[in-house]
Amino acid sequence: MNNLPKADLPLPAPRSSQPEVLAEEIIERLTYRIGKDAQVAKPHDWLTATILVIRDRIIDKWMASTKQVYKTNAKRVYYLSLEFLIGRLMRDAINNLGLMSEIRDALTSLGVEFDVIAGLEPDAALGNGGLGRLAACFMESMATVDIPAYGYGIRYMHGLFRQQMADGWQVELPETWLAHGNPWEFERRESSYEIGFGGAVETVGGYDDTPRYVWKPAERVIAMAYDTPVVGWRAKRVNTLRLWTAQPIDPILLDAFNAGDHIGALRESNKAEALARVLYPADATPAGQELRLRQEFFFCSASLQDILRRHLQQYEDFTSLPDKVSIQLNDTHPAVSIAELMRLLIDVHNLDFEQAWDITWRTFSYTNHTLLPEALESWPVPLFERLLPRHMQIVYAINAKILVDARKSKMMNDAEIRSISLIDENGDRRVRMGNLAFTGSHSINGVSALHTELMKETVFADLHKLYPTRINNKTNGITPRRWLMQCNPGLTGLLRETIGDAFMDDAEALKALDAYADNADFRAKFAAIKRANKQVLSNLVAQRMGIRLDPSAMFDIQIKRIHEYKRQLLNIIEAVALYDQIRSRPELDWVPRVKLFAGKAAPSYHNAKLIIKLANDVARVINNDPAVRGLLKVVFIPNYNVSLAEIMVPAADLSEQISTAGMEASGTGNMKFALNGALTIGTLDGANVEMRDHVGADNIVIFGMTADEVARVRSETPNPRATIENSRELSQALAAIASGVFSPDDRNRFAGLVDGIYTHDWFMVAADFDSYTRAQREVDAIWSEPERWYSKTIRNTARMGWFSSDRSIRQYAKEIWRAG
Ligand code: B1H
Repeated sequence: MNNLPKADLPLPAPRSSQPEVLAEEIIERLTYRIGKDAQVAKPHDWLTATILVIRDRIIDKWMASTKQVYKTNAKRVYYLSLEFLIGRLMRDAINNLGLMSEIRDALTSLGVEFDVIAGLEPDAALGNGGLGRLAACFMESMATVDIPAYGYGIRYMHGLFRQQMADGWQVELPETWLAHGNPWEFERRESSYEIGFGGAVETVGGYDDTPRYVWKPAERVIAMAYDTPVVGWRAKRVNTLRLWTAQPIDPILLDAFNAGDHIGALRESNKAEALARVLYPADATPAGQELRLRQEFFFCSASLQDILRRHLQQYEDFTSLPDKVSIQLNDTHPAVSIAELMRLLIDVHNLDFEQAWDITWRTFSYTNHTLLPEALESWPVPLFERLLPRHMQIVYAINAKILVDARKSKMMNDAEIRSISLIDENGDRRVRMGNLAFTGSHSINGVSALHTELMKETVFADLHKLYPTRINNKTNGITPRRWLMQCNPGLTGLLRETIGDAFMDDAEALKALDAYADNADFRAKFAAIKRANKQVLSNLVAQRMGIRLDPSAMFDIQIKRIHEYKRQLLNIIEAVALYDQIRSRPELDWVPRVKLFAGKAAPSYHNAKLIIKLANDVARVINNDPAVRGLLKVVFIPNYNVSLAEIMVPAADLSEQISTAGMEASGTGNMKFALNGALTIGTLDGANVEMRDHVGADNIVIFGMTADEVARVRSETPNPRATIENSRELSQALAAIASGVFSPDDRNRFAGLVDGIYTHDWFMVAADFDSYTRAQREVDAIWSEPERWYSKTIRNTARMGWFSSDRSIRQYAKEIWRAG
């Protein structure tokens, strides 16, 4: 290599998108990158070759995007998240590049069917549920609305477990998404950083000078980057998802190896690699294990070192950091970043504490995703101190500053001071990550209007009093590219021919569809597309489960993580009650329904696993009872993931969004269904409240207690037994479940589940039951008048544009990041 400037060397000419050129290149990649000819190539090889060809088209744009940020000194946004539930990427990339028909034609000319190879792409499940999927939608929207952004996370070797059913019980199997390699990513060996753990803090100087601190970690690992390009709609911009993997500094300890200790020689390496081995499968409840805290610090430290390096490459010092960098914390999982940035600024870059603190809180912002008390992350002080001794000092220093300021303000009494402390002193002392994230950020946002108000009234009431301007709302959104255009090509085609293409660039232009809600001709076409989507789902259910569904029945769908607060149990009990009714009053005009469920339970969540078993037990009995005459079917589809959602969402007639009011921070599945023309049955919880405002109260079926009512009942002495005894339907359904009607092999299996409803009913299953069944019968009544049904569901599609994640991201950019 010489030292001549290389900056002016010309870039390769942009690649052609003619199908013939694409076909040639696919053969090129197959031959020279995979080493196979077309005769012996397996479908997987075609998939890899095709992805490599698409990737080249992305790279051209990627480099241009990166260069432009340097040239314009634009602000960069960093989205730190322990989860990115990205799913399959090929269709997304092709669609956003506008190359769908060209790639299809190219493959057809080679005798390869696009849909077959697309179905082989692994579903990257580097997330649990809504929080991880939101991060993925946001990455796509940040590229779409042209914001220079990086996602930072962990490149888990194993994503969320694969769910199998064994006699109706959930069994967890490892997920191996990297088994065939990952053609989307680029290994970046040059972007490697050292990450420390444990050890001690040494004090240097301090006699007549301010003391300096040096952290001497006992363990060190290397974080190495893998980059995946993220293409926005119409490929305006390409951003980077940078995921870290862990490597040992010394892969084998040669001393030990030579001395014959072969296992011991690998210990370091195993320990390092454990960091990026597996995603913790708990949704909405933190795992609390040491390895989890190590994962959090590992990816935060690597990301911050990377961010600071990039900043110094372009700017003189860190005084400009808050103007040129925004770091968004996706929940508290990356909150240790706040202490790590302080450490890097003070210990490595020699700023003083006050300067460092000013830069830090002006740079960070934090999104809260849940109010569940068991979900508020905190770490035992002894663990935190052992693993991160210097960060523990910094947390104490921040705490001292915050608490002294609070005292001085004269606004806080002792109890309030205790509640805003970064250290929980009740019982075993713990570091409160929520309070750290709050005090270290200039913006704290909730994810729906209701959730944000509840944040102010509950978990962050005292911090809100001290910092009344920091809490703000950013209602969640979903990307309409994946969740309408790709998953529902039939509806997309109908929309384009009816209202034109404007909605593809601005989802709110779907409003134009309102004018067609009462147009009989349009309604018939809309209904025909729904029916075709239901046929696709029916084929999948027939093929995977051997169950035949009738696509003319109402498809009633609840898909999401299994959680008591999400109340799949309420839905199942209603199915049991309906089953009783159909059998005892066979002469009535019952609306044929298929109740479909899918979702994973955290492996250690006993009741959630029991609920899955109950769904399967109830399904077996109902589906095999001739007295039901096919009027009701219950199906639990195993292994819910993004790809399955892409098939189920467009096939839904009815969307179940029935959480106990006040408990679902937002929900995003609710938005996907409504956008695709389903009617919602739901509580006034999370974003359902805003959905009602947008689609109109006539076009959504709301039932149940409000969040205020739930809070009031819980604070009084609830009497679920009396409620149950007042409802014949509910008593009978619960008695059937508790006595073993659905579990003849173990009659007591569900006694505990039912007992919880009788004794405390924390999730208001009994309290909301009558209201829910009434709402369901109202749904039946609407279904029985198809003109009414479709005019409502068409209005849902027409009015859901506001819930595009482009809108969410524009609000973040304008009101929090001041970027773009
Ligand atoms: C949401 C989580 C979550 N809220 C802890 N909280 C986790 C908490 O592994 N952990 O430790 C994992 C996930 N996830 C969800 O976020 C909310 O329940 C939804 O209501 C919301 O729509 C979604 C996105 O904001």
